[in-house]
Amino acid sequence: MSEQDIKVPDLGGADEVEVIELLVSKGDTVEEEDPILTVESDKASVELPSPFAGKITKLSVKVGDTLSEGDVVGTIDTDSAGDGDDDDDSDSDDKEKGKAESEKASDESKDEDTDSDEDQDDKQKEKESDSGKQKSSGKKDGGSRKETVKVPALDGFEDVPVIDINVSEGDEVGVEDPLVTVESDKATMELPSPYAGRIDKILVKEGDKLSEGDDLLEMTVQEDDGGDADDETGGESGSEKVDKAPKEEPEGKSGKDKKQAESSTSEETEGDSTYQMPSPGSKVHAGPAVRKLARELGADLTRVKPSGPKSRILKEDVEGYIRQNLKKAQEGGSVEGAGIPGVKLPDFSQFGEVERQPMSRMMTATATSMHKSWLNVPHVTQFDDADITEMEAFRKSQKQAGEKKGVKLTPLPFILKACAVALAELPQFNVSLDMERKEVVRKKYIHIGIAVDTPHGLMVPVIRDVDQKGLWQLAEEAQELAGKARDKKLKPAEMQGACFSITSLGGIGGTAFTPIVNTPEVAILGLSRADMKPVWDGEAFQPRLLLPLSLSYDHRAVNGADAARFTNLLAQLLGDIRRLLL
Ligand code: CAO
Repeated sequence: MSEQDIKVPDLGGADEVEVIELLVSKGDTVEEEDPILTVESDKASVELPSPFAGKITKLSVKVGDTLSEGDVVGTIDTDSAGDGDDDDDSDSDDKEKGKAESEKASDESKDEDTDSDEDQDDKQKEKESDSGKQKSSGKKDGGSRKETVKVPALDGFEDVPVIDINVSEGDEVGVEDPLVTVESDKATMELPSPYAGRIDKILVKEGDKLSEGDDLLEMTVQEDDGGDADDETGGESGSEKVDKAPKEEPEGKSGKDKKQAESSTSEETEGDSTYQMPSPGSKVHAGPAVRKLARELGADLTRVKPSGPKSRILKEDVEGYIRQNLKKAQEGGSVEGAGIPGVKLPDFSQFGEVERQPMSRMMTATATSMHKSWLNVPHVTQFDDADITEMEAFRKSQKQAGEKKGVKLTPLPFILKACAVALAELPQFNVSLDMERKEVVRKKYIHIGIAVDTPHGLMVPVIRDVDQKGLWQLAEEAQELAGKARDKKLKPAEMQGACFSITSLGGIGGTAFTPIVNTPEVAILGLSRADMKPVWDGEAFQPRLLLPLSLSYDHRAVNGADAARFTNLLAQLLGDIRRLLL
């Protein structure tokens, strides 16, 4: 017996590395260069290869240990190798192999950082990928080896119940064949086989709750390596191991419905699940360090665009993906992976002639802010009618006065004034929510935005201190701001600072609508066309002019009773405008 120490080689610049996986066990027979440990520095994960062929007689490290160059991690009996190793040459062999080993480890470490295109580097990277956490033991037995398949990353989910076991002990499976189906609260996912081989033992049962890294089943895997080409195409030969990302299915589809699920379109799938379905047979190529980083940052690797050789995801790709999503979030755009399925457009030209036009900046901005409000604000709309018969009589009586002043007195200034009174009486409508700091921001001023329909899109200029202004002044300002909006002459300051908004479609028509709250405001009043309606006065129906009010509010800030009080108060104020003076 000729026992040799297995030492940690040059670590390519890293002083210390942590053992993250043992790839062999005592008694295993390995070939020279077979990976025995996976270690991780702060920059990369690398596999430490065996410097000799032989039988592992001792492994003196465990997961979590910290290693430096030269540390002994175990011993190997090179006599058991049967590969003609000459004992007499062992010293020089040691040196030669140690050197080769050092260069290799060094290359691997650099590889992760430098994204080299060289073939050799690719192989190392593929090897690194193959050391993923599904492979907890790699015992060789002639032309086959035993593998314990572990639960892959589940997109952040934990304790997901098994709803179906898709295989039985003794079954032969191919790479990516579904082994087990699990169901999170968002989607059903199939956990695919990372190997082709035979199922020896199933270690889970229906109802078990699984998390990443749990043992799933044991397999005998054929030792016939499929090679690079197969690895890239997801072929099923030999011990080829593929991405561990689970295949997701539309909700409600079990593993038994796999064929049906596979034949469904990606649009259907996305509509049913918050996940982005990886294309059939697709897989993620990423090393353990990259996977670890993705887990820490909450990045779904199936959504990260790879830039490494052979479509490998690099650390920079994960960081770039996170940066991009952060930027989108800050700009108020929808964030990938935020649980909002994208809308896939069909090819409209198949239905008839179409023409594409770029969206204007204003349309893009409006779309973004509407979307932001719609997604962030739990909306409720309260409807009511205000009897404005007397108000309209008064307004019309002021027509001549208005002409003299050069101001048109529409219902809008009355409504602005009534809203200012209501905001002062029900100040819970004059707030914004700071959800980050869990604070309510109460405003001591009353500025109201008015939605203006312009040829270039919707604009919302703001009338300041509405509570301190008279009807004529409000009419004048509303007219002036609406004119500026239509002429694209509004200054940014004239569109900022609103506490509340009014959107009037009364001049156009309609009976009711549900406006979208202009967040961070917490309410918006929609006005539809006033109409003469019969109103029962206790003795007879009277013709009255009723103005439909539609108050949308943020239900986080305002409760339904207050919303009813608000529209009720508006109806009273507009029903008897003398009350606006009180
Ligand atoms: N019921 C019946 N008639 C009404 C009314 C109502 N609720 N509101 C206004 N009117 C009448 C006005 O009295 C005026 O009639 P006269 O000319 O006979 O006096 C006519 O409708 C037109 O009024 P107006 O629209 O010029 O003026 P306004 O003060 O009512 O509104 C403004 C100003 C800027 C709000 C309005 O022009 C506008 O742009 N509205 C559209 C807002 C919008 O697009 N909202 C949707 C946002 S979400 O997509």
